[in-house]
Amino acid sequence: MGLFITFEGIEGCGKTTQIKMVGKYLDNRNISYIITEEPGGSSLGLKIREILLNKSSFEICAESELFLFSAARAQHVKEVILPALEGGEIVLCDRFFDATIAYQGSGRELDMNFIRQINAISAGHLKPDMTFLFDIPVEIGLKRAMGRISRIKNAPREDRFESEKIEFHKKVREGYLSLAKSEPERFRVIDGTKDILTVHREVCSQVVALIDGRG
Ligand code: Z5A
Repeated sequence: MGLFITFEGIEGCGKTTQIKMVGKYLDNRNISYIITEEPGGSSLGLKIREILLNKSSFEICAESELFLFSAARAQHVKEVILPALEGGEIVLCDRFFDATIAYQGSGRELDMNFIRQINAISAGHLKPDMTFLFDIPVEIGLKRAMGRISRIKNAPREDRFESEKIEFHKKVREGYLSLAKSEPERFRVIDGTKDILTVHREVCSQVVALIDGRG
């Protein structure tokens, strides 16, 4: 069995930047891995991603949102993550079920017990071996995300989540921090306000420790 490592945090926390840098680090050491993301990661997941993230002319209530993220995850786990892990690969995943607890649970205030049950089913009871939480103040994260959008030519404007009120993102951040507190053996909380290279070094030292620990 391979290793399953997930990258989490609020919008603009730097997790996508870091996941790519870990990929390059593993490339340089000829260690085999895949990078994948949620929502997305499979053909069905990409279609669901389009529905979930684009601002559209129709409503998506919190419950529908939960089921759509979960449907994407079930397919992603069966089609991509499990086969890779069974093949002994390292799977680096940009968001996984902790995002559902933080966004749909803490952010949208849906019932946590229900979300945990749905999470267990959609993930096929799979749990990450290690989860990085890149923690930053909401104001910094949103500023970074908006800066990135404005630099991409013809990029779509802010998506459904980016256009949420600042209070929503604050609840999500708190949700992530309390999750990390409740599972300190799985979570590595990283100060995402540090510069990119410093964060990268911290992340890599944890990844190496995990790989070495596997033997
Ligand atoms: N969602 C959900 O509600 N429920 C679920 O179950 C799941 C997801 C799975 C996915 O959006 C949305 O789905 C997400 C939660 C919800 N919405 N929100 N908010 P996405 O995949 O399109 O985007 P994202 O996951 O939010 O992240 P992102 O936009 O890819 O950003 P990021 O990964 O956090 O950051 P980044 O792209 O690496 O960096 C952002 C910018 O900051 C960029 O210009 C970097 O160069 C810069 N950066 C990065 N690190 C640093 C440091 N250390 N210093 C300074 N600048 C930095």
